[in-house]
Amino acid sequence: MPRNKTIQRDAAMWLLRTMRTIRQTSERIAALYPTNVMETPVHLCIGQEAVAAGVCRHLTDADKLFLGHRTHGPALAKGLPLRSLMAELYGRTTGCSHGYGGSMHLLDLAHGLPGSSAIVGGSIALGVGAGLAAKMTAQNFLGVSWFGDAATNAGVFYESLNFATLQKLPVLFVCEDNGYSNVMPRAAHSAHDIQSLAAQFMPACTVDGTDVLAVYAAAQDAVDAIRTGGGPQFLHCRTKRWMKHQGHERCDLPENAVDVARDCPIHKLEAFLRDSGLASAAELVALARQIEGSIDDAIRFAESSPFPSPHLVEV
Ligand SMILES: Cc1ncc(C[n+]2csc(CCOP(=O)(O)OP(=O)(O)O)c2C)c(N)n1
Repeated sequence: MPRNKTIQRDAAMWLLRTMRTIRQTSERIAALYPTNVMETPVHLCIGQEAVAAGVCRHLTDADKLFLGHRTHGPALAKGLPLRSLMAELYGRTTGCSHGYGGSMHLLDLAHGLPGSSAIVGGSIALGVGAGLAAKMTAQNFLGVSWFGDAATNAGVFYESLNFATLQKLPVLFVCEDNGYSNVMPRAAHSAHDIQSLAAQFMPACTVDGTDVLAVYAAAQDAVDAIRTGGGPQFLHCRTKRWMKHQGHERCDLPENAVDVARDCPIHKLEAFLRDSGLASAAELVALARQIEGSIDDAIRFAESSPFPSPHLVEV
């Protein structure tokens, strides 16, 4: 179980800045997307920001994070610069994958983002491979496998948990459980319970993925245990997807329905910061404005960058 909510102001403000950056960037993408300026499908993570921020606060640039198709949140939280993301979505050479990858293929080696997979479950074994590499070369980094609830139905999920456990690898498995595989609710796509299944292999913690302080505390315990040689850990974050599976529209499906007043991870953290005296209301407004300015800058940067050559070049 996660510890009680205790957090320093610096860490709490980092979590808020990260979640707001993800949210405000996603809202801008949603507004721009229907104008066809972006050369890619987009899988937005509005409502799920606490998972990205709460976990990535404990990761370093050396840790290798492997993502699936819903990449923007964890990639930004891991350190991908806004300009690199936005230019990639616009399909420009200045994007993090030189305009050839798009939203589902974000690469940033300097920030520990070696690749992502549009194949559901495709990222899971890659994180295990990174953990194996860390162990074989006696280096002190983590492999992180990041995936959705539907990926737990894939055969590679079991093989990966099994191998990581047998080899006692430094791997963090993060399941971002928004209760849906596209339009199919979890009860219709999975016969198993994710937490109890994972717990057959390794320590597994289920946490409220809309509460960033809960995710932060649980991720800290998991990462500390891995870094001190304890082998793999599993974090099951139950969250809510506010948007349709892909694109700019709000989700209108009945299961795991969103109650914005209750489920918003940003509102929850801002209320905590104000109530505990860690930040003033004026400070929170100023932060949101500052982030909006960075997004404006990233959009201008993307718009003014060139498209790549139609002939694939070595990058
Ligand atoms: C092997 C495979 N099967 C089907 C698809 C089509 N597909 C893309 S995303 C998706 C749903 C994935 O749900 P989940 O893993 O829970 O992640 P979420 O979209 O909820 O973040 C599906 C079925 C795919 N990309 N790969």
